[in-house]
Amino acid sequence: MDEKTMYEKIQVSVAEGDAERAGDLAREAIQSGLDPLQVLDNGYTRALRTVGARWEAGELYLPEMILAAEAMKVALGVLQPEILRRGGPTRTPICCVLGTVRGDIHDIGKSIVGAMLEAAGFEVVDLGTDVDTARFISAVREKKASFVGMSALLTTTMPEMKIVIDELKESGLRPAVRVVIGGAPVTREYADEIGADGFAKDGLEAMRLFQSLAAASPAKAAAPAREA
Ligand code: B1M
Repeated sequence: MDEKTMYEKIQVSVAEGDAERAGDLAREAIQSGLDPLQVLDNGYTRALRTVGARWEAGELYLPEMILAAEAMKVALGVLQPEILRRGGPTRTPICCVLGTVRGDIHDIGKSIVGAMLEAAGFEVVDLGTDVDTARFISAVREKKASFVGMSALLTTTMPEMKIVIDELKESGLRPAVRVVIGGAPVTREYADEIGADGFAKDGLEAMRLFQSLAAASPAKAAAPAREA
């Protein structure tokens, strides 16, 4: 099957919420030598965005969107180990605490960012979704993390990111951590406004940003977070 046909079939599998087919196609894509990052980006991510747009236009019901998201997650489960394997064995000690903020259960984009960071050699502590401020703070302390990555997909949950940053300041941890934020409604301007260190629009950009922040300040990035 050529690359274009593969992506078209992937789009259909996600649009139809056919998790088994989505997983099989991911395996087939890897076996046929396609780059798993490209497959994720050009196939599954694009498909889910289309589903989102159709839902927004009132062409789909919520259960259909849930099935599409489940199909994407099955495919991600197949692609992620391959992305990691290709990332190579090199590991740096730089730890990143990652999570979707309180009130928000969208986890696909956050998981993609996590997979990309792991592929780049970061140690990722994924706290999951609906993560409250206290959990971010205690994970930073416990893991002596150098980065906090927050994801928000709802305009109503974006303000949680500022609350976490303020609490990092309050607890004395802020100088030792870099904060990166992302998610569909999040912008660079918003990142500046709330005092984050950076914003990324997708997984690849996130990986590059984390790498450049770590390189710009290696001592800081590797330094253990101060105990409060
Ligand atoms: Co929801 N949802 N959803 N949803 N959902 C959106 C976000 C929405 C835009 C759909 C729409 O109306 N068009 C809309 C938000 C509107 C708004 O706030 N402005 C919306 C809504 C309203 C809701 C509910 C409220 C619906 C309801 O119940 N009535 C509800 C909220 C639940 C909650 O969180 N409390 C809800 C629920 C759901 C599902 C459970 C059905 C499902 C999530 C399943 C899951 O994640 N396990 C779902 C889905 C799938 C979507 C859409 C269709 C797709 C999201 C997604 O996974 N995209 C979404 C529509 C859209 O985004 N256009 C929508 C694919 C993913 C690869 O992209 O997440 O953007 P994304 O991640 C990218 C970048 O943003 C970036 O890199 C990622 C990889 O490229 N990125 C980062 C993300 N995090 C980053 C962090 C970084 C850096 C980059 O640094 C740390």
